[in-house]
Order: sequence, then C-alpha cells, then structure tokens
Amino acid sequence: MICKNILPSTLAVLLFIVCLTPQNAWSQNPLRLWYDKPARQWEETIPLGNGRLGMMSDGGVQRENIVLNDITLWSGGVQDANNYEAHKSLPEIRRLLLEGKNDEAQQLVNKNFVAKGAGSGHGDGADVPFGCYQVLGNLRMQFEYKNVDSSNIQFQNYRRELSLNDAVASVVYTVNGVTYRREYFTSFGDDIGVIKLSADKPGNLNLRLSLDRPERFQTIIKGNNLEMSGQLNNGTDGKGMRYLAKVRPEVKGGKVAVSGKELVITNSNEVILYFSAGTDFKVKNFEFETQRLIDVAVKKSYSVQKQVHLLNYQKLFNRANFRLGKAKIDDIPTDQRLFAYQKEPASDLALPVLFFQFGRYLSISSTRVGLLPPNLQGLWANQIRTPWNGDYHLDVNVQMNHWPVEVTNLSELNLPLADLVKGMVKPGEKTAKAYYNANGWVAHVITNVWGFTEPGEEASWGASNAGSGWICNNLWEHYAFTNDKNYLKEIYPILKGSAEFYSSALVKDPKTGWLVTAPSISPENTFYLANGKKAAICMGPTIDNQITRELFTNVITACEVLGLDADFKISLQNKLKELPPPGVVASDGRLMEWLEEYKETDPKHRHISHLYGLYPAPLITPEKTPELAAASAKTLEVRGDDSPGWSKAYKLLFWARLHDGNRADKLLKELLMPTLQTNMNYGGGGGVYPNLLSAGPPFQVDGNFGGTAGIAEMLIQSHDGYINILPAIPDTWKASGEVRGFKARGNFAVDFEWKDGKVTDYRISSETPRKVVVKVNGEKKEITSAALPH
Ligand code: FUC
Repeated sequence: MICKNILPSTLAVLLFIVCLTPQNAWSQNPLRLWYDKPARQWEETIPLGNGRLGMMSDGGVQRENIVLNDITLWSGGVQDANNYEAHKSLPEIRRLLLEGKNDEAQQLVNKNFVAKGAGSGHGDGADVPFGCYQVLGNLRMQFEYKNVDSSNIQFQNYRRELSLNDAVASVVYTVNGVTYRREYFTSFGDDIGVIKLSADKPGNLNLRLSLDRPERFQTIIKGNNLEMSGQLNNGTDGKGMRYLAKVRPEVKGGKVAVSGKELVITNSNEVILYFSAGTDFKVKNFEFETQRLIDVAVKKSYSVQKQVHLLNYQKLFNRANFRLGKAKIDDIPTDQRLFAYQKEPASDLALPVLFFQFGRYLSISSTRVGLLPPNLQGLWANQIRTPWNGDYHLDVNVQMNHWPVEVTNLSELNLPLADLVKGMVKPGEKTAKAYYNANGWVAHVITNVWGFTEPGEEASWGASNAGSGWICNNLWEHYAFTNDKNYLKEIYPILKGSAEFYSSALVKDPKTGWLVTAPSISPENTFYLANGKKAAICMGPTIDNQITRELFTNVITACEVLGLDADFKISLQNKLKELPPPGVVASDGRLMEWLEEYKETDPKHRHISHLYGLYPAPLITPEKTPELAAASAKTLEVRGDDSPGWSKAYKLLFWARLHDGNRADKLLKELLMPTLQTNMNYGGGGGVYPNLLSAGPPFQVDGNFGGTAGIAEMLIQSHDGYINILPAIPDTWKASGEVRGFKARGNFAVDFEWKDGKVTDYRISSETPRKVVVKVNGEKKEITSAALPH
C-alpha cells in the first residue's frame, strides 16, 4: 500500500529501513506517558526533541499551543568580563582568610573578585551580555468543528500520549461523531518537526495557524508558509543572535488561505505541518538551511519520514533495557499513576522503569553529537527569561545532566559537553591570569554558549573555582567507560590545562600544611564565623580538595596512557602528596565541608558538595574508606532528604554508592513526588510534574538525569576497580528483574537477571575477551568477558 505512491528512491530507503530496524531486546509493555485530558499548564505538556529542535504540545481540542525550541537560541554574546586587576587583591584576600576574617575577605571578593559588568544579571540575564536560553516561539492552532458551538465543544474518548519507544506523541479524541488524530515528532530523520492531523471522515479539518513569541519577532506569510524571524538582544548594541522559524502545511483535500498573519485551512482530510528553524549560531547560511530542511522533508512521504526517524532514534534508545518484576498494564494515566505510586510504590514497579527510560529519552532528545549539551531545561523552555538563564551551571547541574549517559549506553551524548568545554579553555586562560595570576584555565559557577568563565557577580555563589575541575570529571568518565585513547588524546590538553590551573593557584594552609584553593566556596553554602557573622568565602572547601585530587590522579593516568609530559606528571605526583585527604571526619561524625568545623547557617542545605568524593568521584567507597563512608552517611542523615528535585536525585546517587538500596528507593519515591508548583525553590518540595519532568521547582531537567543515573547506580557500579552487580537493590525490587545493554567502566557491556534478590544469570561482554573482576551475589571473582557479537 505504502509503496504505491512513492518514488523508487524512497522505496529503496524504506526497504533498507525495514531490514535495519533494530528489534527491541525483549518484548515488554510499551513505554509511554499518557493522559486523558489536554494539558492545562506547560508542565503537563509533552516534550519532544531531536537534539536540536524541541516541541511541547498541549493537545488542546479547541486551541492547541505547541511551544517551539531551538537549543542554540541564546541572547547575549561573547564578552570579556574579566577584571584584570583582580589578582592584585589576592594577597589581601588570602591574608584575611588566614586571620579568620572571612567576612572581610568576602567584602573584598565582592568588590574586586567578581565578573565585571552585570555578570549573569542575577539569573535574569536576557538583556545583559551573559544572555539566556530562550523560547523560540509558539505554534498556535485554533480548531473549528462543523455544526458544533465553538463556545461549548464536547469531546469524548480523549487520549494524549508520548511513546518512548518511538519518540512520537499523539492525541486522539472524538467531537460530534468524528474522530480526530494528531501525531507529532521532531524528526531524527530530516531534522524538522512534523505534525500530522487527520479526521476519520473527510473534509472535517478546519483550523487557523499562527506563530508568535513574547518579544522580538515578526511574522510573514510567504506562499503558504508561516515565517517568524527576529534578532535577540546581545546586551550591548542589541544586535544579537538571529533566528528563523517556518511552518509549512501540506494538505489533502480542502484549501489553505491567508487571513492577516494566519493561515486558514478549511474542509481538509489530512494536514501535515512541517516545522523548521535555525539560528546564526555557528551557521552563517541558516536561512537557506532552514528552508532546505523543509524542502527535503516534504519530498518524503510521511511514513518514510517517520520510519527514518524511528530508525535513528531507536538505534540509541534500544541499546539498553530494564525490567522490574512482572509486566504491568499502565491502565491509569501517568499523572494519576504518580499519586498511586506515592501510596504504594511496590504496586507499580514499572514506574521507576518508565522514569529511567524517560531520562534516556530526554538525553537523546536534548543533545546530539556536534551540537550543544542539554542546558538547565534540556532544550525545553517556554519563556524569554528562563529561570537561572537556562544556562550551564557548573556546580552540579550540567554535570548531573551527563551522569546517566555512559552507564545507560548513550556514550556519544557526552561529546557535546566536551565540545562546550573545549570552547571554555581560551577564555578560561584569561580568567586564570586575571584573577589568580595562574597558569592553565579556570571556570567558576556558570557558563553559557559564549564561553563565560569569570566568577559570578556575587561571592556567596559565584566564587567557586571548582567548576572547571568538576566538568573535567565528566570528560574523564567518557574515557573511563570507552577506553578510547583517541578521545583521551583530544581532551588531554583540556584536562592538563585545568590541572595546571590548580597546580599553580593552590596555596599552603599554614595550619595543616596542605595545598588548597583560596579564595573559594563550598557551593552556595554559608557558615557562621566566631564573631557571629556569616560568610561563604573560605580556603580549601572539601569539594575543591577532592576535585583537585581526582583531577591530578586522572591527568597522571592520562600522561601514562598517552606517554606524555613526564615532568608534569612527576610534579602532579608530588603535589598530590600535599593535598588534603579525600575527607576529614568532624567531631560530630560528619564529613567536614570546610577546613574548619564551621557551623553552617542552613544545616539542610540542598548542596552536599563535600560528598563529591563519594559521587561522582571514586575517592570514598564503603570498601576502601569505611570511616569516610560512614561520615558521608551521617552527613546525609543530618542534611535530610527533602530538597529540590536535583538534590534528591543526588542523594539517591549517594545512598546507592553507600550500598543502601532501601534509602535510595526512598529518595526515588520522593523524587517522584507529584507537583504543579513553579515557584523558584531552594528548599524542600522537589518532585516531578505530570509530564514526568523534574521540578526544583521550577522545571530543571537535571533531576531527571540524576534520577536515571541513580537508578542505574542501584543496579550496577564499576568505579571501585570491579563491576558490582546489584550493589544497592531495594527490597521492593528483589523479586525479579532484568537488565540489558548497560555499560561498565573499561568498555564492558553488562546484562543480567535476578530472582529473589540473587543474580541468576549475567554476561559481561567486550569487543575482545578480557579479564575483569565482578562482584556477583556478594562474591568477587575474576572472569574473562565474552566477545560482543559482531
Ligand atoms: C543552583 C542550585 C539551585 C538551582 C540552580 C540552577 O543555584 O542551588 O537549586 O539548581 O543552581
């Protein structure tokens, strides 16, 4: 049937696809989110993305709004906000710190040691040079139904769905005896958005289409295409990034007319909308390119476009699979399922699986090789002023966004981050000189697509100089998981430059004799001084010490693997001996967050940065450093569990590393707490929205990625020199389960099954068989891996 109307070349593509479409590892229930009504707020809408373009549809019956995104759409621009005099204040800042006058040191940091100009605009940087990630616009559809009063449209059999297996969303409902269907996907084929509308009786599609955004846009209609274009503010002369969005309808039956700035489609049987967009971010001929993508796409039939989309998406998505317990039909809508799960988690073990796979879906949807990493909201934003600029926060958030990709077999999705970081090296070298008169490169707490590396505009959160060291951990993990020496060679200058920075900027703390950072902060936390005043600025916060230790260790390994820089390696080995240990236990049994036993102003603070050594770094493990592991547990107990979404996800990861599956499961349940709150929250109350996107609140995608990484960490760990299968399985998951296609460090693929908490079957594979140590059912043994099938 399909073959009848298509060109011979398209037929060839189709046959090729049919042959190649990967089979799902095992048949399971469809992985889907579904709802029985249209979304009432953005946090209920369904996110689609192909790594560049995003669409979020609300599935409205009378009016539908699809929020459009392009991951490159940023205001602001390249700037130099370095204060080149800053380093002159260093001796004085350090003197004050050594005298315990952190409050005075902080005043000086605020005066001389912050970014010049507006910095991030206090998180509202749309109109300053830092800029912000912004919504591209809205595609609005207004429907009319024959012989139906538009002020009172009755609809039945409504269903709105997102299939994670296919990365396709759909809506179906009946009005006045006619069944309407919509199908949406952001194509991994021709890099466009596709929306297909149909009705089961001919001539019933009547709709008006328009495009808009809250500011800086103009719309025109060219032929039958809707076009919206504009230029964002760069914060200096106003002439920032340019963008273009186009929507082209292809109709079967009926007609398309123009009315003002709207397209009016009447009496049609079927409508396919093609959405294309682009910006001039690294693409000079973006206008041509935007048009070209549509021209290419419309030549394919809808079904071929969809098949190519599926093929490309499933190549990634189908690599890893996970089942818990017996199959269960998702017979209640996802929003209600969240409430049911809170009451009785054990009754719906398919929900953690869905949330896990949703995280993988979001990774695939929000980044792609050669482009940008997912930002604070992945690639989904519905505002001009996206919270915290929708930027790349370097004190946990962008790192967390990448935590699931290696272990869940989406390794290449780490590469856009490496590209972003590569672009930070040059500006970061200037920042290192300006503020620390140091070698190498440094970045602080925030960055953007423009290479921002300066400290933030306020010491209390902006002065951490651990951002560059922390992001190097993500880059390293890609090597640790893949063993790819060519990649290591490429990133080596980045890691080396970062190590050079810390190596030359560390100072000796006279009390302990340790080499430490100064000034710095323990991300966003503050403490009381003996004089009762509060401060954040300090010397050698634990996180900095751990990051420096881990970075130096990795660079030393890189020197050895690549046979490079013997002298530099020796200098790092010597410095390593003078660094503080991975942790120090305080008098109350907790891990110390700072060099001194300061009393923190907020004991429940959402950041727990001093456990960096427990996760993501392998410095603290129950086996190798039991006292520090116990101190980490105590730290977590005192901090408590309730916090913003991302922080709950981090705690889940910490408990998994501490091998406490039940506590990790408790955190997972709390991470899945349903909410509709959108206020900017720094305290308790994180959860997920009905669309399963994580809520700080507001929406922050890191909680999704952290949650996915956390679930993986409960099932498999490989950071302590061996592969640990089921290291932190909660009682509720013990009955039975199965994992396929996860990855372990050393480039091993891991599959296993369990029953009653015991692994019943497992397989560790690699390109060529190699020796590897595994821990299975409490027993450690060396085995030879199986060869991967070719
Ligand atoms: C840090 C966190 C906040 C939020 C923001 C994006 O400031 O402390 O909770 O995640 O980043």
